[in-house]
Amino acid sequence: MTQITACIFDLDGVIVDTAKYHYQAWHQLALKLDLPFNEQENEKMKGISRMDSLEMMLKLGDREYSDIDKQKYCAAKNTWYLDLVSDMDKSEILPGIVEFIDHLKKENIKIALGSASKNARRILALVGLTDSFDEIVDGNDVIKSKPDPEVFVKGAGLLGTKPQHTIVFEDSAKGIDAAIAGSFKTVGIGSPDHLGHADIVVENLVNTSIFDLSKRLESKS
Ligand code: B16
Ligand code: MG
Repeated sequence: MTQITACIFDLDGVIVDTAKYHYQAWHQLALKLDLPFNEQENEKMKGISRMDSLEMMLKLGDREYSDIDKQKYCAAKNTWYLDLVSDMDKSEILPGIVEFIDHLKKENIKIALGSASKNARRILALVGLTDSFDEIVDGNDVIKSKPDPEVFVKGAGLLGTKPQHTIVFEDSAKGIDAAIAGSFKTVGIGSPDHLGHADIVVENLVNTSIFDLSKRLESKS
């Protein structure tokens, strides 16, 4: 059986459903800029940094924007996003997460967060999960955005674990790309439609055991 020594979790869309708040905030900006933004476009932006997301969104129109304007739009989107998340509490932790983390701790599996978000620490504090992670790597700690594997490679380095023995849990196609590029084991959370390149895809982590996942990963290798 594949020996798993650590798990690295994405934040938005895996630990908490902040993906919907990112979408709402981007949508507000799209309305202001009169851009044809919808859920399909949003799906492609999941997992990538704020500025990379904006660049992708601006391509939906035909105007050029200055760097100063781009900074201003990112700041506006973040202000709306922070307003949307300000009342979050532990009721917004996604199903099965708390139980799965407890299970991993009992089995002495190390745990890290690997998020593109610069707001990750704030969100973890709001939902009371900061102390659940042995290490946290977020958008403030990396130079390259997913699909570059930097965020996960850094997390594994801090945990002292090898990618071949580490599972990355991701809800975005770009995040799975990043984990594959770093030679990690991958579990996609959500629909196989856009996560089909992950080793395993599950709907959520309800009633999940690390032993079952290891067995399923073994049959893939
Ligand atoms: P922020 P994750 C990502 O977080 C989100 O999926 C993505 O939609 C967002 O643009 C990115 O963080 C940057 O977030 O604006 O808060 O710095 O999925 O990698 O946890
Ligand atoms: Mg995500």
